[in-house]
Amino acid sequence: MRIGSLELDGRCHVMGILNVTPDSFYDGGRYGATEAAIARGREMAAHGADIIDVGGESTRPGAPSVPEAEEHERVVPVIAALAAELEIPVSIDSRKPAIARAAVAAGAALINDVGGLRDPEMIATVADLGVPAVVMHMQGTPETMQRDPDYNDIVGNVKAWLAERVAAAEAAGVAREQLIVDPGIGFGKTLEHNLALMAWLAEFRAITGGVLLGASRKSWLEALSGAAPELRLPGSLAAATAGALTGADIVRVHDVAATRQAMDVANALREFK
Ligand code: HH2
Repeated sequence: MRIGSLELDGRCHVMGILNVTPDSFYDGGRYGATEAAIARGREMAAHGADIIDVGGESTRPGAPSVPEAEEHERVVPVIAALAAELEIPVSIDSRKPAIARAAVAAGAALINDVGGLRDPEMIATVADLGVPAVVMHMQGTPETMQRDPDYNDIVGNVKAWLAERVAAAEAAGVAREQLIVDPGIGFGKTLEHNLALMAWLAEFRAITGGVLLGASRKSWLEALSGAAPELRLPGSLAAATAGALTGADIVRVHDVAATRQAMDVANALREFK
């Protein structure tokens, strides 16, 4: 699969997170201003990012939805500037079809839908625009998802859910090879659920062949280490490396330079066999 100039070629690629928000759980408020966000995008590219994921709405547990006009104002100027300037592709992290459409018009090469293509209008948008998309699993919505998440077979349930969303997209004219699946670490999951999804990540390759893992600095790392968000880089690198060695094509991370080095090592190991 190709995302703009990036070919998913069997190595694990680094997606740098750029949250143009006041309230994201780790970097909220740091890159809320357009110029600061553009500068951060440039910095992540210089640090070796393969792709930059721009978001304007926090999806941390309990987060409220952001009005469309505000989300548009946050992300579109940043995407337009970075897509025009950088050689690496830019993606849009949004659950809203109109934002995805505006982002692609501004130069985004990938739609990252944490809503998992549950919205038929998002499926129609992806089909119409012909760009690749990430289909992420979430139980409920960010406002409700951590209220007693429940599965009878976490890996089987998430796999079946993703396969169903992919089938729905295919039925609407989206090519399966254009879709990347993501088990949605932290989105309506307990620690045990997250660990199971990480341990059996390779299972998800069977759905479309493309897998994304987003584990960076999330709270399950605190459950294992006691570390606050600003001290979770070591755990995040362990998670990204584990993901790279069990089949992730892309890891979505806050710390590009450190993860770049970890992925260079993991990819060398992956290719050595
Ligand atoms: N996680 C977050 C946001 N978008 N997209 C995908 N595909 N996978 C993920 O795991 C994922 C995602 C949450 O992380 P972050 O953007 O750092 O925080 P916030 O939602 O508070 O902005």
